[in-house]
Amino acid sequence: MALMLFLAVLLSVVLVSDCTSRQSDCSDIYNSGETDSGIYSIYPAGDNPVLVSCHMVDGGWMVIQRRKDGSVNFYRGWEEYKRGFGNVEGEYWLGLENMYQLTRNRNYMLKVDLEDFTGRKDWALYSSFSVGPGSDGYKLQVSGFTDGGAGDSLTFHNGMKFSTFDKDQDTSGKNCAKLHLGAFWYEDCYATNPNGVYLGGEDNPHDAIGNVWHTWENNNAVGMKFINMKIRRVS
Ligand SMILES: [Ca+2]
Repeated sequence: MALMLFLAVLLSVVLVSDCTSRQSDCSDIYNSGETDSGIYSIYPAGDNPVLVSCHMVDGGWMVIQRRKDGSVNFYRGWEEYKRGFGNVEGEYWLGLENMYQLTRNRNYMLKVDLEDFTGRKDWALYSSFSVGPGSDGYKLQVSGFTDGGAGDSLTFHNGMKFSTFDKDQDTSGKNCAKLHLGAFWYEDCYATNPNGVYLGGEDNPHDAIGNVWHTWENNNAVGMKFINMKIRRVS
């Protein structure tokens, strides 16, 4: 009986993944009638599937970055930030090339959800988000801020190229990624460092390495407990 149930569940999973097999993002999947939040395959470009976490509210949000427990090392080099890494059920980075392919011909908004170690939750919303081509450093384009209590720490990074410790494209004379143990669209250097070190709520003696959002209270010394950057198609 248990085996039959298992096989039935397995079959339904295969059927679900098959009928969503050529969707380009979570909005497509949502519009096809799959409104359960979870892990789905998308095809940002061509034949290569990419697993993403979809939040199926408001038409389908797609997580492009998430930190929640420090289980994944985010201090990585250019190739990994380009390709994507991590665990789609937990902490992950979708990859700059995927972000470029998704946003090059379609309009997206971005929502950033934050939680600190006291349980406080806030957010920031941007009505427009895109990532430029790799040939131009995967530049960030973000605008149209709405405050959900977190303040605006991202507009500062608008127009910046992406930098990793092994590819310094920031506007600082120093290497921001090395200095702050992260990777981001650094300027000189940041107002948010979401890919910085997961400090786990401990007050860290090393200055400015945590995954912080500067316009938000209480997180600068110990970093955020949770951050998730997610995008949704704008019709
Ligand atoms: Ca530099």
